[in-house]
Amino acid sequence: MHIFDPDVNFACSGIIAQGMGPAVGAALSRKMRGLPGVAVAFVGEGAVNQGGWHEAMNLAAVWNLPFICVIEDNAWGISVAKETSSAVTNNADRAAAYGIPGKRVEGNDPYAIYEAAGEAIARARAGEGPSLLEFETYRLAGHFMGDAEGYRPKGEKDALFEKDPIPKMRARLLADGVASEDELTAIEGESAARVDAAITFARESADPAPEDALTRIFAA
Ligand SMILES: Cc1ncc(C[n+]2csc(CCOP(=O)(O)OP(=O)(O)O)c2C)c(N)n1
Ligand SMILES: [Mg+2]
Repeated sequence: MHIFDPDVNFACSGIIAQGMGPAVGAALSRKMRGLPGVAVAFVGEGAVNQGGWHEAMNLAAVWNLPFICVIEDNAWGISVAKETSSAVTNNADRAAAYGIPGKRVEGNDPYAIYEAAGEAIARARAGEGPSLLEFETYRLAGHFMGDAEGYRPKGEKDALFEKDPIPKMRARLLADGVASEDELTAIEGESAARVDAAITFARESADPAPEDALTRIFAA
């Protein structure tokens, strides 16, 4: 969960909405140093009621930063249904509070996501400031392995499996002749092998020493 890869400028935290501040900070750093680049923070629909989320959105807008916040609305935050935690159905409407563009997009359609992301990235690159995107999808699995999902109305998700974007995209790539069955199977195999190798690496690596918690915190 606390994964980090400086080679691709990626960081992740187990604390909800925690990534907003560092992402806005990264955008500010780029702007101050005159460097290209767009910072993107991904959060769940359950994260948008955290105080830090609003503070980060506000500063990104006030400072006109190359920043995009992507909200993945999967209808659930662990066992809390969206409508019981937010009075707003369309989180993209919240963009008005910061004077920036906001868009709610069909989150199970990679082409729609590509298009909306492209617009927001072009805007950020042109120095026109941040955008808010909400991708509407649905959480088909439990929140964690072994989640009995007793909080979810029975049958709620049954009809939603047909919207699962991964098999849908696979079928579309085949239908459009973009890739063959063999090519897709090979890509799936390579992806599974990369995940297996990462798990093996993690399992076989030594635990960090306790004193390592005090190092590299403020490293450049
Ligand atoms: C500040 C904070 N409060 C509570 C939690 C416990 N927690 C872990 S996941 C989660 C729900 C997140 O829901 P959402 O933002 O919709 O993301 P999703 O898991 O659906 O992608 C909560 C409350 C946490 N990690 N951090
Ligand atoms: Mg959620």
